[in-house]
Amino acid sequence: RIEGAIFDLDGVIVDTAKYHYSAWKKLANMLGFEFTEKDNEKLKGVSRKESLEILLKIGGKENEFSEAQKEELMDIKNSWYLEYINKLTEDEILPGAKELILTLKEQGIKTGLATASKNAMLILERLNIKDLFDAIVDGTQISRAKPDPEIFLKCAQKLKIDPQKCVVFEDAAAGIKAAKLAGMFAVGVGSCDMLGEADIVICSLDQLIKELK
Ligand code: B16
Ligand code: MG
Repeated sequence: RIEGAIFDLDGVIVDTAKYHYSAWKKLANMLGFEFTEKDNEKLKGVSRKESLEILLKIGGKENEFSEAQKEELMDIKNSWYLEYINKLTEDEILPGAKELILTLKEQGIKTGLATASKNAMLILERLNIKDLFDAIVDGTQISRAKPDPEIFLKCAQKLKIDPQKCVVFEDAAAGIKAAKLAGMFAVGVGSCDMLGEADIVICSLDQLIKELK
């Protein structure tokens, strides 16, 4: 029996992917190359550092910067991203997300949030949904990024629930892989071709909540 439900943030609870994309695109353009929406798929669920490495590779600039310069590039991207996040409102919570979490809680299921983002606390505050979660693990609390299972195992531990009794909702291939490696049931939120390793794939949380009714 499922006792815990663990949610990813970006792409599952809120569509911040478009803001990450705009900020990364601006950085690519600043460095003199293009960065498409398709390229951006490779960055979903991936840590900030790894995202930068992938982006530089796309631009053929993977060997051009020192570690200190890379830190600067990440800071620039994050400051652009934060301009969007500071304007985020509750209307941007994805359809069905809040309702599903509340429904699960009513049924006695514990809820967790497991996100690679180091901006998660700010996002949760802007959306006013911090209290919906019994446990939160964000990018500041982990040493190994998804697809490593660390983030989900840590969340299950905080919830005091056996990983096998947890279900994960994820929009990124790296996150699905991490959930499976943690021994959890993985629900892909998005398109089937990208989330092939998931146990099941749903179009959106809204679709799921409608089916539950
Ligand atoms: P930040 P998630 C991930 O969040 C995003 O999907 C990914 O695109 C981003 O690079 C990563 O967080 C780090 O975010 O730059 O805010 O620390 O999907 O795991 O909730
Ligand atoms: Mg995500």
